[in-house]
Amino acid sequence: MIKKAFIFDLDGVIVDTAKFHFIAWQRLAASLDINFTEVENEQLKGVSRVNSLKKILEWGNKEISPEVFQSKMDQKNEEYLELISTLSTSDIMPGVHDFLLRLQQRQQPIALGSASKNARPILEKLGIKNLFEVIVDGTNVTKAKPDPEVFLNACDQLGYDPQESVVFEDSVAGVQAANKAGMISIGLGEQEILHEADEVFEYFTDMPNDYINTLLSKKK
Ligand code: B16
Ligand code: MG
Repeated sequence: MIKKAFIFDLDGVIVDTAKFHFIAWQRLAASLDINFTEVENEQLKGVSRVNSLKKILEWGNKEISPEVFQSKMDQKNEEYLELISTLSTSDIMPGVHDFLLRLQQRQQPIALGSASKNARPILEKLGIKNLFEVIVDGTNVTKAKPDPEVFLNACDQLGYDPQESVVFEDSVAGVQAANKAGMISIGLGEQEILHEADEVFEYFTDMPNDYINTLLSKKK
């Protein structure tokens, strides 16, 4: 039986937390008198918390002390945790749960490859943590996307080569990371934004019925 390592990003692929990251960053930017719109936010998707704050400060041409930097990061995370406090199974993006279950039925290995340090509690809230054989998140990596470390770590733990791995991503940085690693990259979102991906769908529900077979025989 052909097998591949199926690696899923979390925010924006499995659950629509991207909008909550945006709200929390926008509030934080406002507290620093920095204007922050959805256009800039696109560049923060898949980017670690610390690098996101660095970028926002760069855009606003602001410098803050290391102590204030730390407290701003904490403040952003508190706001974010408050916003996601009511997450549940009903917040899983359309078609994802079914896709994961079909992979599991076919005994295909599944991993998470996320930049978020909140990934594990979020998967628990969604009730799908047990579907992931391997979880690599922001607490396990040193290099942020577009560096491929998070995905290479995941396929390595599953015992697969990068060429036998498929990555599902909603961010430009994440698609670039998968491509750099030589993995098949499937974008979830807008074609114009994710044009570097091997294929793009708005949602999992837009994939053809036998898409798992297509992916299993797909070459980079
Ligand atoms: P946290 P992903 C990323 O998750 C988000 O896309 C990005 O917006 C966020 O800043 C980053 O996680 C860090 O998240 O603050 O929860 O540690 O898309 O790689 O699953
Ligand atoms: Mg994402």
